[in-house]
Amino acid sequence: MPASPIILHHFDESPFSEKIRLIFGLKKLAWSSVRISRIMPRPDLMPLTGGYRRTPVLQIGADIYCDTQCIMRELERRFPEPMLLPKGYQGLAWGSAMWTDRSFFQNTVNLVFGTNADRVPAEFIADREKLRGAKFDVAAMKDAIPQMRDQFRAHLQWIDAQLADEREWIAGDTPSLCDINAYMNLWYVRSNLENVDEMLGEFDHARAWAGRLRAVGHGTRQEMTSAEALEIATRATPETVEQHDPGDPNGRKPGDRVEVVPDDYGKVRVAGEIVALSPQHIAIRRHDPRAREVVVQFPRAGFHVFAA
Ligand SMILES: N[C@@H](CCC(=O)N[C@@H](CS)C(=O)NCC(=O)O)C(=O)O
Repeated sequence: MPASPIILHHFDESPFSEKIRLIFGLKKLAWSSVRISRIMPRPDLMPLTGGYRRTPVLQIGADIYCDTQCIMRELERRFPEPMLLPKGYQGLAWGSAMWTDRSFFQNTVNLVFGTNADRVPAEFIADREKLRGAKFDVAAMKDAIPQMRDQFRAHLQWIDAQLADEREWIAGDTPSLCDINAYMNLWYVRSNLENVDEMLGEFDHARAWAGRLRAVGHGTRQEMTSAEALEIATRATPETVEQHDPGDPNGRKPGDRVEVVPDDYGKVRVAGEIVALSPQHIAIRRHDPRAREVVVQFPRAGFHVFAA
């Protein structure tokens, strides 16, 4: 089978990557999987992203998409069937990530690492301290387990309440980004904690819903090496087309040199020249000695843009 041009740089334990793998499942896509290490360095990926160091990253030829928000947007654009933006709830479906990926996920991650505090390798802690720019304090996380359990339960109860009228999916009859975003947290605890059935015990609707999502699968996956993926980028030409945003509040436009950086953690600035921008995305052209010319895209919400 020839390799799919849809390349996901990810690691199997990554909950954010699971969102994208599930979208491949829902859209029945074939994709190429590049397994990256859980910690830096990632020498064949950095030439593509320009230093962005979070997981996952989507690559199609010489076009690189950073952050699940941006990856979802591009997959929705290229493969609109089935649509994952529920009718009447499109804005909320996108906005749901700000709940699921930030406050919900921060609780989930603290619960997981607090519970497994004695088994976290020192190299992993050192890597994540660099990523966060703050101490990755597994002892404090362990102390906070009771509070994190309360938080997790409260978030979970919202999902259960949303499903209480016996609907199958959060926004109605079909799965959407709302489901994928929220489910990531359940998938992550199930992959790392032993007492998940107990945690889900009182939430019949959420438990059944999580089972439905688990059954979706990941589409058709084929492994590819990071060197092959890099080679594909060097041979391709970026396809992102120029796009102006007349409403840009700072007057930014194609041709401007900028730096783009996440506003929460992994704050590595990626520099390039704007190719396209809108209220929800920014694409910048970069030249790299190994990757050659690439266009790297980021979301706007949750990312800051500075004049370079
Ligand atoms: N907002 C990002 C968050 C991604 C994220 O934090 N991913 C975790 C792994 S699941 C990560 O980057 N960890 C550090 C790393 O892989 O270097 C997204 O939606 O893609």
